[in-house]
Amino acid sequence: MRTMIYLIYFLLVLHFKSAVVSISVERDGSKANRYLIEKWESWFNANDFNRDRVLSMDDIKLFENYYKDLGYLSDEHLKEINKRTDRIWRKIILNNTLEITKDDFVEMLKQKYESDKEVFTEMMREYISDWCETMDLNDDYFISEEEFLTNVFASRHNTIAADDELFQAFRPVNGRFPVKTMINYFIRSATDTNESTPDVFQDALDSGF
Ligand SMILES: [Ca+2]
Ligand SMILES: [Ca+2]
Repeated sequence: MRTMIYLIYFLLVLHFKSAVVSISVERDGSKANRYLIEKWESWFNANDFNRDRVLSMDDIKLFENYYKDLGYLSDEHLKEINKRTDRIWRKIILNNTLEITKDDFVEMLKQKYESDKEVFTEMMREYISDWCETMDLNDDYFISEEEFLTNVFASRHNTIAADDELFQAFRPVNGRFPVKTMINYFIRSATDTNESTPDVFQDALDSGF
């Protein structure tokens, strides 16, 4: 009888412990909330450079042709930028498909985020670092206003006031800010579920960037 009571007691403790573990898994903050999903949707819209409601290689080709038409990058530099942008676009944005709709894009990010937030954040760091580094045309680890505007115009964002507001949000000193500042801002924006954290990227999109 005593053995039976111990056994029941043991099973109850075990059950209680597993309930606590499942509650703590629920609360580890790795669920994508509405706020984060809306940011990913805005990000999709901002990347749809040709406005045809899908993301494809056509969007990035528009971006690359803009740089080509500017004419001040050497063929070698241009080739290097295109190689990097094509690679990150195929891997991170298109998830190795030919084109992706907004619903599929959000679902793809949601699955990756919820299966492992740390792996997701590292993937974002790789994408965002590569993207921001391609903006630094003279390789001095700073983004000047000219480099910034060249990139946003190439991305078909040319609302001057909103572009300038976003540039100022990175707190430039003597007309430039470190590439690292932009990388850190964007990673936070792409991964943070807390609505009260300041988000310069989201503010810019809201003001028409
Ligand atoms: Ca498109
Ligand atoms: Ca630079």
